[in-house]
Amino acid sequence: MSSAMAPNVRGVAAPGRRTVFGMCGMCATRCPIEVTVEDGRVVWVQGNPNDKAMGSSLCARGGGGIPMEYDDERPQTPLIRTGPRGAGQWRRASWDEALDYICDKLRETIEAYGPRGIALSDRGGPFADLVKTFIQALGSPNYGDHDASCGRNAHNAARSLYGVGRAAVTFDLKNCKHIVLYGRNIVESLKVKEAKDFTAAMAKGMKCTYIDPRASITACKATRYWQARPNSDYALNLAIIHEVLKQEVYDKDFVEKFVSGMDYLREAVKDATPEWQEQHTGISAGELRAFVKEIATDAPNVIFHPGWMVARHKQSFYVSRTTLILNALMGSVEVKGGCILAKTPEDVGAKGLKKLADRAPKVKEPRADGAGTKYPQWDPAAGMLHQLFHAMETGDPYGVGAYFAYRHDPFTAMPDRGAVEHAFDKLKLLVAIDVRYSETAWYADVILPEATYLERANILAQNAGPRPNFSMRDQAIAPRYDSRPAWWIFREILRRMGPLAHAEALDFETIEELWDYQLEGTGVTVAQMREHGIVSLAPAAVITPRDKLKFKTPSGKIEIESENLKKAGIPSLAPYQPREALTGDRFNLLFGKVATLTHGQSLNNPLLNEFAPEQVLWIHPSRAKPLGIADGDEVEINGGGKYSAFIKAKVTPWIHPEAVFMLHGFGATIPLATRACGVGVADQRLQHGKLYDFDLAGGGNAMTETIVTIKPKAKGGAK
Ligand SMILES: Nc1nc2c(c(=O)[nH]1)N[C@H]1C(S)=C(S)[C@@H](COP(=O)(O)OP(=O)(O)OC[C@H]3O[C@@H](n4cnc5c(=O)[nH]c(N)nc54)[C@H](O)[C@@H]3O)O[C@H]1N2
Ligand SMILES: Nc1nc2c(c(=O)[nH]1)N[C@H]1C(S)=C(S)[C@@H](COP(=O)(O)OP(=O)(O)OC[C@H]3O[C@@H](n4cnc5c(=O)[nH]c(N)nc54)[C@H](O)[C@@H]3O)O[C@H]1N2
Ligand code: SF4
Ligand SMILES: [Mo]
Repeated sequence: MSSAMAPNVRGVAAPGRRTVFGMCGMCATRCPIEVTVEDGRVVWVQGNPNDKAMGSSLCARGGGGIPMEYDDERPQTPLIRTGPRGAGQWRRASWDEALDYICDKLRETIEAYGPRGIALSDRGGPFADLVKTFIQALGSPNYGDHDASCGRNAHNAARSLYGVGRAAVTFDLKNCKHIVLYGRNIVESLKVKEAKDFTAAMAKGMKCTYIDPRASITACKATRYWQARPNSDYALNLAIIHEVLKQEVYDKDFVEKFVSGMDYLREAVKDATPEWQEQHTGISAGELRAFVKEIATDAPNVIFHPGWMVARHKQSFYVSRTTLILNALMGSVEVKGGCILAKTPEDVGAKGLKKLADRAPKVKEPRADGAGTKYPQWDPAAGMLHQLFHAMETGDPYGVGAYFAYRHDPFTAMPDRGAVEHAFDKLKLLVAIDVRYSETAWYADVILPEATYLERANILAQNAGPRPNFSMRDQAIAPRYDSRPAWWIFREILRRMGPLAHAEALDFETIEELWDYQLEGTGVTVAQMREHGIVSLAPAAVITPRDKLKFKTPSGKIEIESENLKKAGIPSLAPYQPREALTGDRFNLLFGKVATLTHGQSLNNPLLNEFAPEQVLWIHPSRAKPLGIADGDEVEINGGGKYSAFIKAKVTPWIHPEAVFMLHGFGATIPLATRACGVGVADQRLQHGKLYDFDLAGGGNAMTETIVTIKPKAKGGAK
């Protein structure tokens, strides 16, 4: 364990010790936390006990917060590039100097392309009001989030059916009798509350059907595991629906009242028999029939989890859609033990936070990525990042000259780094605002070090949910280096832009002043927020009674055939696209996460690095043997002939024969991050050609369609 780790001193009253409520920053779940500070040092972090579902729990990564804080391997002042992009030549700069540099380049950009030539992407989530306001105050529509390579397909699928996004469909695992997970690796790719609810429900007898071409830890906990062919879940779902309709085990009353498009559905699944799907998925027709009987017995306390990406291929939108349709057929929408739609403060009779974005004039320009215009099927609120990069690269529909990557590392998060580089090379200005040297930061013109989540306060967060709340991240300690909180950074840039920006939008002297603005009219005070860290706006989870249930779709019903999709020329349920059989040395490259690491950001963490597993390549024995590959052998993996690397083979029957699997988040290249640099292989670099290969309906990158070739490492071959 790192010497930077503080001992467990929580709970012992001592002079000079205090606790502060915050939100964990070790992944984007942002669990509520309580931080104990002694003599200006963080000595303990645990879950905020005021959040009942969370209790004092943290995950391993949350436990890596203190080592992150006391690690010196992070940018300590603003840095301005002195050599070519990516060469790692920097000079330290004062904040004045760095911000002036940025503003000069922003002016150049505005001169060349207008204000719409400025763009920013971030990690989405409850603080997005700040960055949206920043971009809007500069006069640009080009705010985007990370989601094109995360859950966009599931998000746009939920919008088309239920009229709300992915995050507004929540799951009552505690009261559920049977959950169906499509590659949703709920105990490893985890959120603390959800993982706790899942394990508690399993202990109480919940069944879990888990579908994944490889057996993750969730597969080991499941009551049924189906090793489906990669990217074939849509065929499976069409057949499940076929069988549900045939066995007439759907909730006729719910469907009649709340669902439209049943004839369209019957037509779409008419030939999708259990036998038909078997040839595509490898799942036996008999097992599928038995499953349908079982799930119908447990309905409506069943959840078909629409996943986060399921997986990431050109039909994953339809996987999510059919999954959400199955919930509707089971009548498990807006019931205990099923899917509960998130409530806003207004839905529960409270007043929401005042929006910062209301302080800047609306921007009327179309987005550069075409979300909501050229691609009406995509939610314009957060755009589609690959199409922003496309605009950067081509100038179509217009040029983009300045780009902020804020709490976002596109070189790691987006497929095909080479293609992203091409887009970035067209920029006049690339700024990374981060707490570490991300791969993107290393390529940037300016790195602005944000104060860490323990060293800063954020704007208040409003969280919709069955029980909506406001939550706070307060500052626990002073920044250890010359870093600043985001609200200060964005305010300062706007101020410096003079008449070219609406600086008044973020013109607050202190964070308390900003919080006061947000809380105006809500009846909640900053003092209350500080006392609890989280303030619930309803006494308990709110389930809308059936006689009041209405969906936010054009028809007010769950739209199996969506009016909006029809207008956009997108079929609501397309025919299943059969998958090519992969043989010889060709495999689908699958990837995923491990419980102790967050994406590419934590391999350099002094503590988490010690818990990081060795990155290996899962490969099935029936495919390894003919290639001359034995367990533990080094193999060469090649993506599109453009990038190849060496990795150790793990020969195991727990991966589908047509796929190989590796962990994401390895293969970092930054010499100043010594624990991660050069360790393992970057799966995103193997995803050659996938930046602009996406699901037209949902928008997400088709990353799990990556085909790699594998061969044994030549004896005495070069590394
Ligand atoms: N520890 C940890 N937890 C995290 C994160 C983290 O970085 N670390 N990140 C968070 C984030 S941002 C997210 S989006 C979630 C992601 O949560 P998940 O979506 O559950 O996470 P992944 O690890 O990406 O899981 C992908 C799984 O999908 C499987 N898979 C691949 N192709 C297919 C397919 O065609 N069909 C099916 N059914 N399965 C397939 C893979 O084999 C893999 O096991 O995790 C969150 N939680
Ligand atoms: N090949 C492949 N690609 C993937 C995935 C995969 O499994 N395989 N997973 C996908 C998924 S699900 C997602 S969500 C994305 C995630 O992609 P990203 O959103 O880019 O990843 P994160 O690791 O969450 O964090 C992004 C950056 O935020 C920085 N950061 C952390 N805390 C702070 C902070 O307090 N302030 C600031 N300013 N910066 C901070 C981190 O250091 C990191 O550089 O990647 C996606 N891309
Ligand atoms: S899931 Fe873990 S790392 Fe993520 S916010 Fe919660 S405690 Fe932190
Ligand atoms: Mo994600």
